[in-house]
Amino acid sequence: MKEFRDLMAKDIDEANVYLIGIPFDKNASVGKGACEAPRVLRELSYELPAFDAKGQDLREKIKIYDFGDILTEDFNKMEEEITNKLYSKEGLHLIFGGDHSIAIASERAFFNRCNKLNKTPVIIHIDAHPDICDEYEGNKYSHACPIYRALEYGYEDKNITLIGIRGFEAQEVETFKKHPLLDVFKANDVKMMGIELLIKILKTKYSDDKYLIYISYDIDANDPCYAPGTGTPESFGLSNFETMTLIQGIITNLNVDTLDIVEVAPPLDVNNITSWLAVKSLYEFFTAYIQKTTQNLDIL
Ligand SMILES: [Mn+2]
Repeated sequence: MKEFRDLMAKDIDEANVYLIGIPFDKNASVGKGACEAPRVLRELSYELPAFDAKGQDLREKIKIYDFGDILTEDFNKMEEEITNKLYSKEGLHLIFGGDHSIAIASERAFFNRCNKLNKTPVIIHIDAHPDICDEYEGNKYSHACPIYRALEYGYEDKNITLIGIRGFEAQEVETFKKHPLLDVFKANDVKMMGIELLIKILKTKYSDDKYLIYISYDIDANDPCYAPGTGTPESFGLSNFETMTLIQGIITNLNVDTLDIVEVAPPLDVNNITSWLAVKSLYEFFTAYIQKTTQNLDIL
């Protein structure tokens, strides 16, 4: 398949961005279709010229190596493949979901990676929903559960920050009471405080070198008018400019190691708006990554 025009690495060692897809959506509760996202995002990426929205040339500076898709439905094996493939190389690690349950596997792999590197793992979860249910519809691996599973696995509550939240289950509100150090920036908070202040707060929390950051980007963080193609659309969300500048700011200011983009569901989409948002945002994240790693960009 043709993908990422002008940005693919010739071989694995030349790359600075490593990608893996997880086309799995069996744990989505409402609308399915996120299993199609890895294929559609790759396809669309070939249509996009290798420039960001400010006209900055990404060629030569971003080299992507694609490990292909993880096809197992066994979460232990999923975690193993992430560790053995994606984390076999150093650079920016990218994961295309899948529904959000895939983060149960990837956040475990990330936790173990941080342990090996003697770093403190941090999750920045950008989502309409906290995904902190112990169990949802009788399923502990539901896409409503990854943050609960992460706490259970060993992440400290102060090292998890949720952003863009506006849909709560009763059990989630109870869980928050048990974890007062787990910061929740609701969509409303983000709108009121603005992205700049939010990034300043995140810098205060996590800019020490001991932290390594995993950004989990659920596309339903965006308002459904920007991202209609997702299984659980939730009104009163963030704009595409807000999520883009937020994630850019996190990448430029903190040590971001892994980024997943989940819950893009192409069969539910309108004219691929949501998939395009994911791909177009990704190129903006690349710009931020270049800025962070080289401080060197040719501005048009
Ligand atoms: Mn989610």
